[in-house]
Amino acid sequence: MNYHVLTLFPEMIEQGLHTSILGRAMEKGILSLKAVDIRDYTEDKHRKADDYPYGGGAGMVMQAEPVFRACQAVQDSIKGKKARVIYTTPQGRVFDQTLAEELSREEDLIFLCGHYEGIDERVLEEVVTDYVSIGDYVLTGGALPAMVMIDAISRLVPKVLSNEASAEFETFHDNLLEYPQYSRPEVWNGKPVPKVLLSGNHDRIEDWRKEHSILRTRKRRPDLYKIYQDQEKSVSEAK
Ligand code: 6GU
Repeated sequence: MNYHVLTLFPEMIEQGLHTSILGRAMEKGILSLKAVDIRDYTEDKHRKADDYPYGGGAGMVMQAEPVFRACQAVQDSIKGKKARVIYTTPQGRVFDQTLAEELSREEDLIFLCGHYEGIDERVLEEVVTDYVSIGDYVLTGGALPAMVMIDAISRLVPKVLSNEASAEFETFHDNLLEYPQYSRPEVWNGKPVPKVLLSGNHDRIEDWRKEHSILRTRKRRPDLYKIYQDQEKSVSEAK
């Protein structure tokens, strides 16, 4: 997977994503990341990439031409078919695990990060394929959302996680939250680890974990629990 991030703050992207698991996957060549400074594509000698909004109003708008040229340069550098261009915006489809899985199957992804009051609509119409938000709250810019999405997508790319199974049986598998986890010591703060987990009986442990995934989802995420129930119903009806 090759990520290309178009932004006015390339150092934020570079610094944020080269650590830990993703850093290791980049060293191994499983992932690559290029942060592209949109200012490098300005024609203006002051490298100005934004201007006042037509019609007035607060803040500045990123101009169309530098964004267009930066995006063209990246598309031209990619061999094969044109890459999807994801514009990070609170006005987009809300990012979730299903979209992360879909995007993890792409060879290249371009993230276009808006800053300030956004980007001139005309260039968005020309280059963007996907409008994606990370949730219903407002951030100062698109760099953090791009990093969040890159993290979630990357761990689904084959070989990024050392333990292949660990991306499979976890939160959101089957629309359930993950079961509670425990490690040593066996008693902490007067609280013992649930006995069944010490039993060595893997069938019983699996049953316990499934049960607690369901209980936890019902309590903490009734919205997900409903999806899980509907899904179970349609599975049993199909039989
Ligand atoms: Cl994707 N971008 C920005 N700028 N703000 C957001 C967002 C994205 N998702 C939620 N708030």
